[in-house]
Amino acid sequence: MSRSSFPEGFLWGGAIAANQVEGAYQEGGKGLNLADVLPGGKARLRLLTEPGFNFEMDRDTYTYPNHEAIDFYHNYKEDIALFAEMGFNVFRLSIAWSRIFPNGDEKEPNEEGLAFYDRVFDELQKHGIEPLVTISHYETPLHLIKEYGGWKNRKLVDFFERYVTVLFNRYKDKVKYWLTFNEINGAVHFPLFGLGFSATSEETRLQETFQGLHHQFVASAKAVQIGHDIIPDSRIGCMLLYAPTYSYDSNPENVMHALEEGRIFNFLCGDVQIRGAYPRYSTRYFEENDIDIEMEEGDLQTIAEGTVDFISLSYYMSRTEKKDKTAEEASSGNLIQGVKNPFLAASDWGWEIDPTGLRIALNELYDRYQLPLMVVENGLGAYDKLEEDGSIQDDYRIDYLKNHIQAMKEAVRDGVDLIGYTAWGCIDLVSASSGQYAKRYGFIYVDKHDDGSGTQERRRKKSFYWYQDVIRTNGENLEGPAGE
Ligand code: BGP
Repeated sequence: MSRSSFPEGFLWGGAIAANQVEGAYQEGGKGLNLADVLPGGKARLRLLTEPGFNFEMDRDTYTYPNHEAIDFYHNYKEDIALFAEMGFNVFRLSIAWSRIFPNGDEKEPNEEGLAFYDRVFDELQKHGIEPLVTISHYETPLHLIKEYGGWKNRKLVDFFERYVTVLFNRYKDKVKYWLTFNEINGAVHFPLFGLGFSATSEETRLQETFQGLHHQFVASAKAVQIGHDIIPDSRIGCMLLYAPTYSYDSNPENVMHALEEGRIFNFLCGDVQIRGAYPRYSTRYFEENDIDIEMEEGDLQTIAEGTVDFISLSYYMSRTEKKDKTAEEASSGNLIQGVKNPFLAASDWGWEIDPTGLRIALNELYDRYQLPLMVVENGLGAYDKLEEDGSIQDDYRIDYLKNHIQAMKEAVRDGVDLIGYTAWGCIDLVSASSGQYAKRYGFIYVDKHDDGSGTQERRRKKSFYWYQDVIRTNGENLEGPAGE
């Protein structure tokens, strides 16, 4: 058994996003949002990366699994009771902006939407579970996308300001931990998810992306300041999709290339949100890529005055880079590009599995910023099999999580100030990039399938009992309840 190094009071739990679990897409006065028009299945990833998505539903061709998802909207009490049974002391969820402001540009919020999250927070409190709330998780109101062009438009900064002010005032006694934008840097590869627009063309993609990101930097900095004013003891963090970037080999050209790619993807957004200024290397990058960001007077000051209190990250994979890669090499890598790493195996969706990469990520982030870190997403998307006796023997998931938690333990021993861990998709949900139910992450199985069938019944998987034991022992025992 390995020596424990997780501090007392470490936050253990799970994470979800509103659009991937709630369903009830037209109940409680909710307006449509981005996720409601994203189709299920293989088409989704293509639409996410190609320019020109039109944001219309095409029900003859596609299914829209986020409309029903796992019906957390009606099952939240039962689900939270299961999280409590596992021992969670934190639960990361997001608020669907379009439940609070159905179109996004109204003056007054929708009371029914606000009341729903009150009920969820009260239920969490009843079980002694601390909420960690993502304010924007890939669910920009559709009206803001269609009428305004998403985050390309400066006006979204004002709409977001109104939205966060409502949230902080309403939930000030219930929520202390907040995150502004989910995986803000993911926009460098998938502008559609976070920024709510599809690039006009490949040539204008970077310009549009960094303009949209600038608006989010300003909006995030304002949210931090407003949050601190309204909730003095709040802790407001950024959220980065972090993928340590390795050089394919020791060729200095490849090493430099990996450094540059990794810096733009992993660090640029964090440098702005954490240090409060655009980093010096961004000047050359913007010049060489014809990126010219339009700013308003005062933006840089807002950014400087709205730095975050802690850093959260998602970690699924590392990335391996090579300067002159062939088309074949380029397509054999991970979700976020790169080339195949010969030392790593991949999941059924081609995401390379690299627990040591998590230790590297945590060390890199802490060396650079010296702020508390929280891993708010990590997990294995896999096909699960329901056995005849009703059990789900997901040893592959246990193995993945065990190795990643062990890597976090090593990072803590390295001196990293790690304050929490919320496993992604603690209950099965609709996958963000593939729109599938079949890509399951949960400790809790949900009887719902890609063909639309299923009862929505919940079942505890083998990993449920394993994680319960991890939490009970504060990460001391990673071998499962029988392995002590
Ligand atoms: C992150 C998102 C999540 C989530 C997760 C797993 O990028 O923040 O919303 O879904 O990845 O990805 P996927 O669902 O595509 O497997």
